[in-house]
Amino acid sequence: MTGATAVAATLAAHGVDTVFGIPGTHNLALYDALARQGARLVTPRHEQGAGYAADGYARISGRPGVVLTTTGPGVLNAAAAAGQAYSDSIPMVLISPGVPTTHPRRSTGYLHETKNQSAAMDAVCAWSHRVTTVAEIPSALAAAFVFFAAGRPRPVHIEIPADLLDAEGDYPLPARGGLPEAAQALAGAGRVGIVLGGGAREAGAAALRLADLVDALVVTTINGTGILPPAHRRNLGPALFLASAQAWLKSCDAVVAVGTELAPSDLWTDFTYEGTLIRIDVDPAQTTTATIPITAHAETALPALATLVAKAVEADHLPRTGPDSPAINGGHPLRTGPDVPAIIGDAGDGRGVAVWPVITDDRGEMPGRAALAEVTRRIAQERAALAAPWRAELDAIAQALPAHAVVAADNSMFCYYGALATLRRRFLFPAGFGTLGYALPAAIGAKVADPDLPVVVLAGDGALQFTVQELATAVELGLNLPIVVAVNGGYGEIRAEMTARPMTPVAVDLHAPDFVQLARAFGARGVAHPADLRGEIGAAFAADRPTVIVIQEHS
Ligand SMILES: Cc1ncc(C[n+]2csc(CCOP(=O)(O)OP(=O)(O)O)c2C)c(N)n1
Ligand SMILES: [Mg+2]
Repeated sequence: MTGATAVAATLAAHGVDTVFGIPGTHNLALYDALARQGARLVTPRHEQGAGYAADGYARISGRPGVVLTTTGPGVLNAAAAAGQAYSDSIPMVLISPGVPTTHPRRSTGYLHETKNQSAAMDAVCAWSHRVTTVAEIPSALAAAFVFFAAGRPRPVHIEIPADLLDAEGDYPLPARGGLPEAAQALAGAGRVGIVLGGGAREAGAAALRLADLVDALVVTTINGTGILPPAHRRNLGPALFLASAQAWLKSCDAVVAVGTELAPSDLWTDFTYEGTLIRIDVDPAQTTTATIPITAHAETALPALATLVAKAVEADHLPRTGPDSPAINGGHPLRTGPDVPAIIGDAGDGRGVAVWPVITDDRGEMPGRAALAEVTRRIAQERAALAAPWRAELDAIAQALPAHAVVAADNSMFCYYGALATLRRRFLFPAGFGTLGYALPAAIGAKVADPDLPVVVLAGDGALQFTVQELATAVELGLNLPIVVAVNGGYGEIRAEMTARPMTPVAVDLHAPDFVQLARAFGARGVAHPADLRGEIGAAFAADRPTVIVIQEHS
C-alpha cells in the first residue's frame, strides 16, 4: 500500500464516503486513491467553503466531516472553518499533505512552503499531527475518530509529508473482529500473561475471569496498582519493571496487555516480546504494535473477550498446550475422568496434543500452578532486595494502612524501589512524566475529591522540597495526611547515576531543612524517626491536620 491508499482505506474503514476539498499538485495521489475507492468528492470553490460544508455535513449527518486540501494556502484557507468547528465542537478531520520528510524545514522555495504548517493548524484545531511514516497513517487517522467518540469533538488536522503519499509501506488496517481472533489465540495458547495498566481500572473482575479461564498470572503497571485485590493468588502486583516479571512475560506464548502503553516508563528497560501480543486500548496509536489489536474500552472489551474464551474453551476444546511444554499441568500428570476429560488431539504437525477445558491435578491445583508459583516466588525475592533499605519502615506503613488506603508517592527511590515494590495499594504516582513534587499536592487533590479516603504521602527529601509549601494548603483544609519523608541528604538516585557514570557527584548533596520544625511552622504536626512508625501513622490519620514523619534511609 502507498500512503495515499492507506488514507483512503482507513477513511473507508471508519465509514467515510464523502470528502469536501480542492485538488492541488501535492494531493493528487489522495484524490486518485479516494476516487478509485468510490468516495464522493465534493468540490467547493474555496477551501474555507470546503470546511464550512464539512461542518454543515457533520451537524446534519452526525458523522465527522472530512476536508481534503493541498499544502500551504489550501490548508490555511480552511483554518477559519477549523476555528469555527472548534468553537462549536464539531467533529472534523482536515487532511493535507505537508513538505516532504526530506525537507530541511527552512526556506528552500518548495511550492506552497509554509514556515510551520502543522503548528499553524495546531493553533486552531484540537491538534495537528504530522505523521512520519506510512505505517503511522491509519493510527493517526483512527485517533481522530476515537477522539470524536470519546469526548468533546473538535477538528483535527493530519498532515502527511507529500513524499509519503506515493511511498510504499506496510500498515495495519484498523482491527475488525479482533475479539474472536484474540479468543481463539488465547484458547489455544500454552502460557498466558495479562498486563493491566491504568486504562484497565474498571476491568479488574473481567481480567481475573479471563486469568482463571486460561490459568494466567496478572501483572500491573504502576498506574494499574490496586485494580486487583492485593492478596489474590493471580495478582503479581505492580511488577512490570522487575526482571523476574519480564522473564516470565517473555516465556508466555500469549500476552494480553490492557490499557497500558507498555512504555519505557513502566518497563524501565528495553523490553521486546515475541509471542502473540493482544493489546486492548482506547488509543489506536497504542495497539499498532499488537499481533491482535483491539481498539476499545477495557471495561467493554475484556468481559467480552473472557466470554468468547470461555466459549472457545468449552465448545471447541482447543489445544491449550503441547505435551512437551513445561507449562502443561505444572509437570504433574493429567488427571482424567468423566468430569475433567483430557483429550489427546493433533497439533497439525503430527505431534499429540493434550487438550483440556479446566483440569485439576492430584493436588487439586490448576494446570501450570507449579511454574506459576515459581514466578511468584522470584518476583517476591526481587521485590524484597529492592526494598531492603526501607524494609522495617515499609512493613510498619503496610500494617498502618487500611485496606482501601491510597498511596500518593513521589519520584524518589523510597517510593519506586521501596513502596511500589512492596505496598500492594492503589498508587498516585508520576509514572510517565517522572516529575518531582507530585505526591503532596496529588494527595491534597485526592482528599478534596473524597475526604473520607485514607491517603498517605510518601516522598524523598528532594521531592518534598519541590512543593513543600502545599503543607499550608493541607493545613488550611484540615487534611489528616500522614506525610512520610525519607531523608538521604539530597538527590540520591542522581548521585548514584553520577557515581555509576563514573563521575564525582556534584549538585546532589543538599541541605535538608528540619522537616519537623518546618511542618510545625506551617501549622502541621511533625515527628522525626518515631520508634513506633505504625502507631504514628495511625495517629496522623486520627489528627485534624497533616503530619510530617521523617524517616532515615539506611542505604
Ligand atoms: C521536575 C524534575 N526535576 C528533576 C528531576 C530529576 N530527578 C530525578 S530523581 C531526582 C532526585 C529526587 O530526590 P529525592 O526525592 O530525595 O529521592 P532520592 O533520589 O534521594 O531517593 C531528580 C533530581 C525530575 N525527575 N523531575
Ligand atoms: Mg533524597
